[in-house]
Amino acid sequence: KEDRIKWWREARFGMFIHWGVYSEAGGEWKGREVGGYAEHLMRKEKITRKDYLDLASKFNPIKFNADEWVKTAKAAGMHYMVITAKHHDGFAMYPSEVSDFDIKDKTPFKRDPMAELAAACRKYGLKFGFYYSHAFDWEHPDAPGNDWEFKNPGGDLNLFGGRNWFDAHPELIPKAVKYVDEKSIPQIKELIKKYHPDMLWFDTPHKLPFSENLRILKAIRETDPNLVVNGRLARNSQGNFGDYLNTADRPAEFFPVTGDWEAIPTTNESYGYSKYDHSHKPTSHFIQLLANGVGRGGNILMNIGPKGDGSFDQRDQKILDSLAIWMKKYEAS
Ligand code: JFZ
Repeated sequence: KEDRIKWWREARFGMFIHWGVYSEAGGEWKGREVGGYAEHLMRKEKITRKDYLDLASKFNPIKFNADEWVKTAKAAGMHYMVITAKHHDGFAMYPSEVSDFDIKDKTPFKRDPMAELAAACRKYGLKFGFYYSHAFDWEHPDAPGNDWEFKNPGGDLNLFGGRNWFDAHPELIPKAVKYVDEKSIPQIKELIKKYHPDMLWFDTPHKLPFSENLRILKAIRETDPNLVVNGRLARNSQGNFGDYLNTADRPAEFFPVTGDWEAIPTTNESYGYSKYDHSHKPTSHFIQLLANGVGRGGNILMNIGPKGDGSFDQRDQKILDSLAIWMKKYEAS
């Protein structure tokens, strides 16, 4: 661990990016605002796989420019970038051989933004990683989560996908194992072999039995033992088997003071782009978080939500530009 985590310890500040088909909707469905996390659109509105594909057919980010994204991150003082290769909607933002629920087969955009970003990060000296939703996958009939369409037991209660469903419905465990075997592990291996990321970022470990999370971690270590893995994959009462700890999403008060840790503040309330979310914090807020976090030995992975057309939200851009001015000031003196 000491070897693989070295770069991450020194990186300190990174850009977290939530970008997918949901960005095209921007927190709106059928003309109405969808509150909270905009990337949870499919679940909140109980959108079927078919209707979600309609939205995907409109996703065409012609303004996407990997060099610009990475240059902006670098100017803001960031040393690593983590982007959603697949969020809970199950949609692969890269051409996947494992599933055709992906950018190549279901959108008019024929490029591979993950490959372009990986190359740009290498070019400008940033480390690069993927967020991958290993548990939730709302398009896959065997994955935890999509109870409205796949009619799982306790559907109204959102049980197969709810916390500890595997205790209430152990008969569903083989179904989830099948999903992990058919999609999660093959796509994770695909991402590692194809893009050679420096790290992988997982979330919502409580949606799968610990044994499945551990199986995924083993598959990662076997494929590339040098990958940094975050703290939300395999954890139980015995401890955390990732390389570092993640704090709760926002409050700075919860920063631990020992060990390797990372906080993931987002510029507003949502992670994915929402045109209705105007809660963007001032740049001074992020400078304080950074000083406070780094001073306590942690990393800050600041999230932004680019739009469906591939451009940055102006409100995120403003924060990033101000950070760049602040960074420059200290570089010069
Ligand atoms: C998860 C996702 O559901 C969300 O869409 C986003 O990707 C975010 C980064 O992670 O949501 C969480 C997960 C954990 C906590 C809060 C939100 N938490 O521990 O406080």
